[in-house]
Amino acid sequence: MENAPRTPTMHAALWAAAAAVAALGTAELAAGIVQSWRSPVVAVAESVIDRSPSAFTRFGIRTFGTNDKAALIIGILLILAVVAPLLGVAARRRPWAGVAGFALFGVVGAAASIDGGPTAAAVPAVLAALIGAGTMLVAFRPRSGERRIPSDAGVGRREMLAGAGALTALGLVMAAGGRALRDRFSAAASRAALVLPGARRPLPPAPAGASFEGIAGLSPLFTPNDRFYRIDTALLIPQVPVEDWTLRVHGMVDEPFEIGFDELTSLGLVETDITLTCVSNRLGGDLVGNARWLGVPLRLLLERAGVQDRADQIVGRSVDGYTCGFPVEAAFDRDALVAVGMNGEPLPLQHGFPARLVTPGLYGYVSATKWLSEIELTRFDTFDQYWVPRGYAERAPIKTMSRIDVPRSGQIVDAGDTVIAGVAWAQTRGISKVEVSIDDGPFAEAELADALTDDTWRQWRMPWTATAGAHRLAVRCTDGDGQLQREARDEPLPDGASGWQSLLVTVRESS
Ligand SMILES: Nc1nc2c(c(=O)[nH]1)N[C@H]1C(S)=C(S)[C@@H](COP(=O)(O)O)O[C@H]1N2
Ligand SMILES: [Mo]
Repeated sequence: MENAPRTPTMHAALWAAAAAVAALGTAELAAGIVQSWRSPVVAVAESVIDRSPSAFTRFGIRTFGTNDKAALIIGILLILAVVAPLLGVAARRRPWAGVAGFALFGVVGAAASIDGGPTAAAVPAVLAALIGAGTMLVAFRPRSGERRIPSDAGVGRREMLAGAGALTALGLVMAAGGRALRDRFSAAASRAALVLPGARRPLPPAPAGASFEGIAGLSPLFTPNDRFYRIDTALLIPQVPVEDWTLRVHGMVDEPFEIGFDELTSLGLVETDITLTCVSNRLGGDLVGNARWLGVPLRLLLERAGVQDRADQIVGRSVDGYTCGFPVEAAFDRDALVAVGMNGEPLPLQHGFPARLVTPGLYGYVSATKWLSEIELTRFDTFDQYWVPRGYAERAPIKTMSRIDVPRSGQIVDAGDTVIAGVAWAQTRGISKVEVSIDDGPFAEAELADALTDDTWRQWRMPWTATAGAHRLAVRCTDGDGQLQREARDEPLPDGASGWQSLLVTVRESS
């Protein structure tokens, strides 16, 4: 019974890898057919994001920046690319190892796919496990001590290679087909067709004095939508056509209600300029952007619902389950919005189309739910929003911060007259002063552009006659209440970075 030569290791490994590609291709194809059926790879990656300790997430964001999601998917595929061939090698001696391995992948994928949602979400994972296990059985079937493929004639080995190639190709075609099919669920067409009503209270264009002209590298007063930072836990951008969207306002209110998109926008839109900031932004970082938002004042919705006295937290829930939470007062003491427009367009898909929260003065994670589906009135002592169990603060007002945009850290600058410039923000309080220090010298006051509002960042600049050599530049600011920016350096966790940014530049003799 040991006469039949064992499948060569390489062939076995390739066959199992091909089985994995075919299995995943099947899953991707299935996920393209029914919207609620989930891709197991995406589901596992989202589980990793949701479950991983925040240190891991921060490492991901720090190392891969906004490519952290692609890096996670690639990481999962790399693990499969190592484990699947090993299953093939193991199956040479123990044919059931291949079946068991794919069954285990299936269980993990199915569990991640369901994760509190509908059981049907696991259909692609189950199909993938069946295809993977079945493919393994074809090659490594325990059959009265013999293996069917390969025969010792070598033909079987060639068949095995050809078969692996064909399975791989088929898997890739299915995956591509699944992706193409998934485009049917895109909300892009809904966004393209949407014409938003104008603001009942339109804002005048920003005054010329609010922007310095001609400083290359200085952040523009308004961040263009395609350059606006994006931070969220979603691997696939939730696709929510306006036709399907509703907003439910409920919880500790007298009159819960649910409204559609047209009804929302007919309540009367206002325009508000607000600078959004991420709690993960590091000193000198760019997870901050300013936009002119169009939306419905949150207070209108809450007045209609009638907030009960005991409620102290407004929770914004997304179609993807994400939640933010912030004090009830913030809906009434500032211009918090359910926003539908951003810089003159409907919200971009990745910034929360068709509707999101925007709240001045609070970090995005507590106050800016994208793809908004519910506003629930709760209490801080009974409900924790998404990031709270993951170590972030329950309440998170934005810390006063200033940033040097030009010159950049490490930049080589020509000697002579130049300019140091950047932005500073302390939403709801405004900025009253920005100061710059050169080579650890005394802080000198920079020139401020006109303030747009206290809820937006403010440009600053300082002329500088640069002399050859290495120079250290530092910046600090003072908010509208006269409070100096905190000098001590805090990490972003748990409630936002602090510290005075400083950087080194090299000035070279201009020729
Ligand atoms: N649904 C959802 N909304 C979300 C998040 C998220 O992960 N999911 N992240 C929040 C965080 S941490 C920030 S900083 C802002 C960022 O908004 P932007 O991507 O439009 O810049 O969105 C907030 N809204
Ligand atoms: Mo954030």
